[in-house]
Amino acid sequence: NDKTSGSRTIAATHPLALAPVASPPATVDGFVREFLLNLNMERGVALSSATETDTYMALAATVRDYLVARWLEDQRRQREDQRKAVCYLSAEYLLGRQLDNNLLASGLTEIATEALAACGIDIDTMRAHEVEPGLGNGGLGRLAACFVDSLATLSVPSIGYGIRYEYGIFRQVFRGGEQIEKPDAWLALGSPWEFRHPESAQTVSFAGHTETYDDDGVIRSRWVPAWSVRAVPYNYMVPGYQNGRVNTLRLWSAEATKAFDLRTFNSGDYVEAVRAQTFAENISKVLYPEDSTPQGKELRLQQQYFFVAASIADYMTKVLPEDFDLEDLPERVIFQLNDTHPVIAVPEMMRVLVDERKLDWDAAWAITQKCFAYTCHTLLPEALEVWSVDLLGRLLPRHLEIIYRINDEFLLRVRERFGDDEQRLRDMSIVSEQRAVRMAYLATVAGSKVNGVAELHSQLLRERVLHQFDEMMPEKFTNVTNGVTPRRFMRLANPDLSELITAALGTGWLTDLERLRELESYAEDPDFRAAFASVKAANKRRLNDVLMKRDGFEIADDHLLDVMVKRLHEYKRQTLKLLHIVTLYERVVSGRVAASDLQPRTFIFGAKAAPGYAMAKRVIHLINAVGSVVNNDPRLEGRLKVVFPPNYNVTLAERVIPAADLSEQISLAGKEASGTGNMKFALNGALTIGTDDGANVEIRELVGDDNFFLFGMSEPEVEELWAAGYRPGEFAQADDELRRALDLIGSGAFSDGDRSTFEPVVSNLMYDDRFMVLADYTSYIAAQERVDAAYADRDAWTRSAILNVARTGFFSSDRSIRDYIDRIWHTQPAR
Ligand code: CJB
Repeated sequence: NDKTSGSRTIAATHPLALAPVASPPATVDGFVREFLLNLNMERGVALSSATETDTYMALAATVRDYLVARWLEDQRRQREDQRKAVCYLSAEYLLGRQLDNNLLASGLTEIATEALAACGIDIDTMRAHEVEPGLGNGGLGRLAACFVDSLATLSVPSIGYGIRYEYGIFRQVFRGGEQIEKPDAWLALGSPWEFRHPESAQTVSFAGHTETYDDDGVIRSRWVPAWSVRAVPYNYMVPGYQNGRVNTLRLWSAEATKAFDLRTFNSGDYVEAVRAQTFAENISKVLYPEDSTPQGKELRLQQQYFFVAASIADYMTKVLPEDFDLEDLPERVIFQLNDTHPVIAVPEMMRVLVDERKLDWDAAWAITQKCFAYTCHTLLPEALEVWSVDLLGRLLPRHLEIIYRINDEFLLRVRERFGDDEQRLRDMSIVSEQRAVRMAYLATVAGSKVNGVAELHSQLLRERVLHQFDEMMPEKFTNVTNGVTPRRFMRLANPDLSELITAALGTGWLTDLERLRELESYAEDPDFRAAFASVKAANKRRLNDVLMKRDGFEIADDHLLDVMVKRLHEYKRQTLKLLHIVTLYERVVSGRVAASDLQPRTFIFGAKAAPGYAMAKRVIHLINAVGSVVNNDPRLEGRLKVVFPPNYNVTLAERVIPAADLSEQISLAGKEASGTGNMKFALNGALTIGTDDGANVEIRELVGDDNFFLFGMSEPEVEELWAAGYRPGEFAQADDELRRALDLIGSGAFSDGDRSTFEPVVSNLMYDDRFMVLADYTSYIAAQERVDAAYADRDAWTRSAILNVARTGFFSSDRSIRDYIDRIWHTQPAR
C-alpha cells in the first residue's frame, strides 16, 4: 500500500508484529520476572511496598501475559480460516473468580505458586482477594459461563456476547434474619481481566420514528432514531483447558455518545450534558435481580436491545470480511439466543439486512431464520417474556413494524396449513390480544432450532408451552441437556477428589468426563472407599474453616451435611425443606422422639430472593428464624443445625458443593427446567433427594434408584391433581405431623410469639400452595427417613456416593456443547 508511511512498513514487518508476542518463559524464574515487571511497570510499585491489591493485579496481568499470544494467534487464524462460528448471546454470565481458572487452563498453577512464594506471597491470599464478577442471577447465567469454558476447551470458534454490568447481582446481607440488598461494586478496584476497546465502539440508537423513502425507484423504510448511546466493548480472554486455545467474551458497556454530549453542552447547559451521560451509562449500570420473573421494565428492554444491536453490528462490521456475500451468512455464523432476553436480535438482524444492506425481505428472512437458534430455560408461564406493543413502539418503532410483518407472514402460513381456525391464529400469534409481543413465540418462529435444557423439559415444551408450534414445525424442536464444567466444579472446587480420581484413572478425564465410569469398580474397593470418605471429611473441614471465618458458623464433623443452595423461588420449594426441619424439631420438643435418636444433621441453605419478591423474602426470614431457634434449643443436644450463610455465590458454591452429603433438588415436578446444581453435587459425590423433575430424571436414570432418593408426584400426577382440584388443607388434615409443623410456625414459635410474621407463609401453603408443597410433604418425610437409614451404614453410603460420581460424567458441559454442535450449530473445531 503506497499510502503506508515508511515507519509503518518497518513496524509491520517487525518480528513482534508478525508473531505478535511471545509468551514469557513458563518457568518459575520467567514468572517471577514477568510478575515483578508488571508490579513495577503497570502498578508503579516495588514489591517491598506493594499492597495486596497491587500484587493481585500484577499477578492477574502476568497470567494474562501468558495467554495473550495464544489469544491473538487464535483470532488471526479465525480471520484466515473463516470457519463457521457461534455467537452466544446472553444477558448473563455468572463467571465466578477468574484467577484460579486461568492459572489452571494455562497450566501455570504450580509455577505461579512457587514464583509467588519466592516473592514472599501466599497465592491463597491472592485467590481470596478477587471479587467474583457476578454478572448473572443463577442457573441461566452460570450455564453461559460453563458453556464459554467448554467452547474454548473444544476449540469451537465462538464469541460470547453480553453486558458488562457495572453492578452485578446484589450482595445479600441479613439484618434481623431478613434479606437486605447491597450494591455489588465488583469494579471498584478495576478488573485486571478485561481489555477496553473504545475505538471499536458501536452506536446503538433508540426511539424516534420510521419513514419511507424512494431509493432509486424502490420504496424503503428507515428508522430515524431520537437518541443513541455508545456501546464500548470490553474483551475477556476465555482460555480452553490446557489446549492453547483462547476464545473471546465481549461484554458491552454503555457510554454517552460525543454528539449527544456536545449538542447539549454547546447549548450551554452543563448540567444537562452531564445528565445525558448519566442517562446513557444507566443502560449497563445494573443487572436486574429478577430470576425467572421478568418485570417488563423499559430499562431492561434498553439493555437487551443495547447488547444485541452492538453484538450484531460488531459481528457484521468487524468480524465478517468487508466483501462478504450475505447469502452465505448461515454458513458462517449461528447466533444462539440464551432464553428470550436477546430475542430482539431477530428483528434487529432483519433491520440490518433489509434497511441497511438493502436485501429484499424474503432473502433477509431466509438468512435470518438459518442464523438463529433459541434455547428456552423455563416452563413457568409467568417467566415467558412479553413486551407491550406500546413500549416496543416507543423504544424501537422500526423493530415493531418488522415484528408485525414477521407475524403477518407467519399467520398466513398457519392459515395455509390449518385453515381459518381463528382460535389457533389467536393462540399462535406473536402479538397477543393484550397487545404484547411474546418473545418466546418470536424466537420459535425465527429460529432454526428450539431446544429445552433437559429431556423432560424439552418434552413438556413440545407438549404444553409450544404445543401448536410443535405440531406445525416438529423438526425445529430438540433437546440439549445442560451440563457443568468439570474444570471449575471438580478440579478447582474439589482438588482432593480430583487427585484421587487421577490416581485411579490417570489424567484425561477432565476433558472426557465419561471416563469417570471407570470408577465403578473402585466403588467395590474398601481402600478406595476409605480414601473417598476422607476426601469428603476434609472438604467438610475446609468448608467449616471458610464459614467460620466468613460468618462464624461451625460445621460438625459427624453431621450429615444436607444442602439446599439455589435461588429462592416458590417452585423450588425451600418451604418443603423447612417443613422437614420443623418436623424434626417438633418431634423432639413434643417429646415424641428422643434427641439422641436423631441422625445429627447440618442443613445448609444458600439463596437470594429477588428484591421485589415478597413471599421469597419472607421465606428467607423464616429460614433464619427457624435456624436461630433450632440452633439454640438445648433440647436438641446440638444434633440439628441450620446454617444460612448470606450472599451465596459461585465462590461459596465451590466450597459448599464438595462438602455436601445430601443434595436437595425438590422442585415440584414439571417446574424446574433442568437444574445444574443437581449435576454439580452428584459429580462431587453427594446423593440426591429429589423429585422426578428437570435433569433429576436423567441423573436418577444414570445413577440408579438405589443411589438416589426419589419422592413426590410425577409430572402427570401433578397435572391430574390440579385437574381434580387441589385442596392443600386436605393434605394437612391427613398428616398429623404436617399439621403440627404448620401450627408451630403459625403459633409464633419462630417469631418470639408473634403470629403475624410468618402467617402469610402458612396461609399461602394452607389455602393456595401453587407448588403443592403439602401434597408432597408425606412422601418427602418418608424419603428423608430412608436417607437417615442409608447414612447409618456409612460405608454403603460412600459406595453410593462413588457411584454417583462414576455415573454422571454425562453432565459435563463439554457433552452439552457437542450436542449443540451436532443438533443445532453444525460447526467444526478451529484449526
Ligand atoms: N433459569 O436461571 C434461570 N433464569 C431464568 O430466567 C429461567 C431459567 C434456569 O436456567 C437453568 C439453566 O438452563 C436451568 O437449569 C434452571 O432449571 C432454570 O430455572
